[in-house]
Amino acid sequence: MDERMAIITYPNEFCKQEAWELVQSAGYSPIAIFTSKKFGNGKLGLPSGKATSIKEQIQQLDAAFILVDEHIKASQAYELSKFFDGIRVIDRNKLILDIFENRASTAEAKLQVKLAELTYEIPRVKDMVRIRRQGEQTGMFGYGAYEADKYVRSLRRQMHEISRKLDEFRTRKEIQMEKRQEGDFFLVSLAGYTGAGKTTIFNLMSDQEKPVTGKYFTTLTTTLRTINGINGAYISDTVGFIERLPHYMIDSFKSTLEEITYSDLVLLVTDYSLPENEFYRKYRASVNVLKELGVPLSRVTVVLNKVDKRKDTYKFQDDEISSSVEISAKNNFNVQVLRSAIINSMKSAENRSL
Ligand SMILES: Nc1nc2c(ncn2[C@@H]2O[C@H](COP(=O)(O)OP(=O)(O)OP(=O)(O)O)[C@@H](O)[C@H]2O)c(=O)[nH]1
Ligand SMILES: [Mg+2]
Repeated sequence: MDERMAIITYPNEFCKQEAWELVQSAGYSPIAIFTSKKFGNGKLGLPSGKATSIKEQIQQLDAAFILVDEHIKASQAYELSKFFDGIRVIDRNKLILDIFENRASTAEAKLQVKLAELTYEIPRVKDMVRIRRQGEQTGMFGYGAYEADKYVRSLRRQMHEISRKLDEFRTRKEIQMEKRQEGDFFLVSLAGYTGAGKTTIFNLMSDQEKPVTGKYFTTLTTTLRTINGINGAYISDTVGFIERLPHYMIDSFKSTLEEITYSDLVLLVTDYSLPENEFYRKYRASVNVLKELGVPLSRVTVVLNKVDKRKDTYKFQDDEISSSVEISAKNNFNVQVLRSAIINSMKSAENRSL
């Protein structure tokens, strides 16, 4: 694809860098970053003075797309696109959905992405109908109220059907889980921010060669393998987290993420080579997802990965999760200590069940 995309995000380094990498992960070429402190209000979803100053600069850039790195309404994306002389406007949720759609390879992942897309689409159709009622000709969005109702109803029906199919996957997984709990089965899952190194650790522990690319959301489906050298222990690699992930996406991926909930031990993988602020920002976002999924934090060990690249010397500290291990998955540094942590956790689980 490689199409030129300009970015509008919040004025801080974290958001700028993350948006840049998201755009690349979706297969576009990021060409410039503009910033705005506010998003979501008014006709354009941006302060109008801001939009005007961006318009002046964007004309020389030959951009085919603009990413608005927040959630905006369909009507705002439409107005903004008109304002920028027809450049296509995409919001953050749509970009993440595009990445997910490209990566989805299994039947379940495809259904999960489709469900998230439909959930995204319904309020947008309604919003465009509202605009049209105000007399605006909205091009491809030009549904009449009647067609729009029919369309929304058909989207709802599709959602219903997909949810039903996903429930079947879920039931199958629950049965598997129950069977496992009867036998010697210790489940370790890798959770954490996208790009933290989960798959690299998974490959190390299970002698697998799952793809690791350095792009966001390389992994979409969970894979379960035995951990080499530790009898009865299994490891599961899961989809990465990201900040400002809308709740409906977590919901759509519930059956995949639920594997984390069933785990005996959750390794919360973090990139410890990041500057302190960025590290904690991603760490907090990840802990919040775990809490939302109902994972008891007593089962969580923080893996402080990428120590080979560390420049800052801050020490990880959190009142809620005390257990942590520093490793470099890339250089195989301290991976033995991580293995010992898994073995110890297995032993205390055995003692609890005696
Ligand atoms: N320097 C360094 N890089 C690492 C280390 N571990 C992983 N990486 C790199 O970090 C990037 C992301 O690694 P992945 O294992 O794909 O990360 P992930 O958490 O599975 O990412 P998603 O699947 O997108 O959620 C890759 O470029 C890896 O080579 C490490 O210990 N040190
Ligand atoms: Mg991965």
